[in-house]
Amino acid sequence: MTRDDEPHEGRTADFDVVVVGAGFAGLYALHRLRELGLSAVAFEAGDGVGGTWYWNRYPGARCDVESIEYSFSFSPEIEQEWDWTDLMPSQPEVERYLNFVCDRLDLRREIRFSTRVTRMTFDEPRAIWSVETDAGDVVTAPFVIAATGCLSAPLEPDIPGVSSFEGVSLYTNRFPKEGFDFTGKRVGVIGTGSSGVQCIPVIAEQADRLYVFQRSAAYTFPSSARPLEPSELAELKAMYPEIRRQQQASPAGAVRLSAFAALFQPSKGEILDTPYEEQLRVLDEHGWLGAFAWSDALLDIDANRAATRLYGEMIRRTVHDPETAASLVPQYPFGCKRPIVDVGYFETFNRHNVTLVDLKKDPIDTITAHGIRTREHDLELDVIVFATGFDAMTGALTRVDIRGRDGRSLKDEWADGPRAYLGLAVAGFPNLFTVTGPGSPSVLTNMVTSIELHVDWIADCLVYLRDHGAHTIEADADAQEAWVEHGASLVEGRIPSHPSCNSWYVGANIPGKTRVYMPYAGGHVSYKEQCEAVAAEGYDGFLVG
Ligand code: NA7
Repeated sequence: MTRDDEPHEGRTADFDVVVVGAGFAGLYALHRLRELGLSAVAFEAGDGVGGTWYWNRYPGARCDVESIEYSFSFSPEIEQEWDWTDLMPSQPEVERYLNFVCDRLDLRREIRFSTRVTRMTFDEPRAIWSVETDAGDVVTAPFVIAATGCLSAPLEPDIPGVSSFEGVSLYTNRFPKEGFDFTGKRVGVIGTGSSGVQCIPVIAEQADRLYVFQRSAAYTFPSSARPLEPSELAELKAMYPEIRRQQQASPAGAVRLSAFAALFQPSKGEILDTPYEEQLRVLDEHGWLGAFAWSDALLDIDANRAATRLYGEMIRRTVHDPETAASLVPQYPFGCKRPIVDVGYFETFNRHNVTLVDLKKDPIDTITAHGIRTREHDLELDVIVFATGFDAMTGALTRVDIRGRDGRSLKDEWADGPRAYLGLAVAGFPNLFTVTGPGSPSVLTNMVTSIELHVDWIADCLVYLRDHGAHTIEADADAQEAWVEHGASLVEGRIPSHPSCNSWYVGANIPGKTRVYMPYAGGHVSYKEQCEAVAAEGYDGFLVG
């Protein structure tokens, strides 16, 4: 099925495949498609490649997976040609790496930059997708690969008065390319997820005054980020085959999780059976991670609370002001949200120019022309940094007007929570593949490992269709329901679905979003086996036409 062929009776198309997005997933998809001799075009909203690593260029942005694993495994040449400088790569380094890969594979000519896909319509009689963009493109292709990312639809904060601020408004999820000098400025940061926690210590060093507006406290751990020694890098490069093998055997798709190493060490026993003095001794020995080094901490809510109390002890030891320290202790269970890695986050609250505003006690009334008014304070600001997160997992897809069979809208289909088979395909939307879509391990794993698995699976599927003279593939509705139920059963009664756990994994950060746990919690290894079995059985659970 090349561009010149007619893959379906009476069907002509501009390309074999349209790829949406040019981050890790889009770039790898373009590469695989070219290898298969398929024609493709990618649309990318940014004016450069990188996706998440293009947009989230706020100060302090850094990956929490080691660079040696947060990288493509498909090319031994690229593995050897690229030199990582840091153990945990910073945003600029990941962006440089993806530009290197893009040029090394000569992918840029297939990407239309600064172009956002707005609408995709499946023409049933011709079995062709028509894809429209905000630049006026209308292109057709039998297949679409949505490489749209899990955290790429910015959440616009619904804070009263947000548009009335006359100072500078900055967003971590689309930070200015030229950077921003906070020197001498009075700054407010709203949000204390990964982005807030990473940028706050850096901004604090520059700003005249910094107010941190916290709605939910964060579980964060000291980062093990450091430069890689050249000899160390050479050693790691020589070990790539073994590292990749281990990654594939790991439920997280990553093994060298140095930041969380203590969490994976043999447990210190059950916290509920351990006297507090002994718990404190473990804390003295293991530091921050010692708080959760207990076998029951992630299984039992009371044990989890006891571990959080221990974590709070570490905060009290670090943060001098007792009231600030108390506000910084999370109120929700550990394991509900992705733990963060930081560089000097809690220490930042000991600086004379930094103030924590605990929104649970003193909520924001409104943003004014000159700053932020809370119930108790009127704070004048020059800059507000919004680190308020994303419409995660589904937002990048539901913000595009996607129409499948009978004009059905994906947004409507997912109004009560996303339903997808293997997180790869949606019933009623033939020939549309969703890379790391809802219902796949995605954000619970090393994203690069999950992306490679999906893109390879899709590429194999396209070959299968070509070899079998088939033109359409679509998730079967019953198989999809069974998969959704299986996914839900994995978290039922567990910490991530506890009522007090308001994470973006369940869409709780978006007012009105149906509460459904969206990623697949079964781990990379089991998930991969299931994907492979589906393919081996002639795409079991799919309708191939
Ligand atoms: P997150 O993790 O969703 O964090 C967003 C933060 O912003 C979080 O603390 C939110 O509080 C807070 N927030 C959101 N809206 C508001 C309003 N209206 N008022 C006050 N505070 C608000 O996004 P990040 O960008 O930090 O990180 C995303 C992921 O990237 C991260 O999980 C890693 O996987 C990498 P909340 O917790 O909802 O109470």
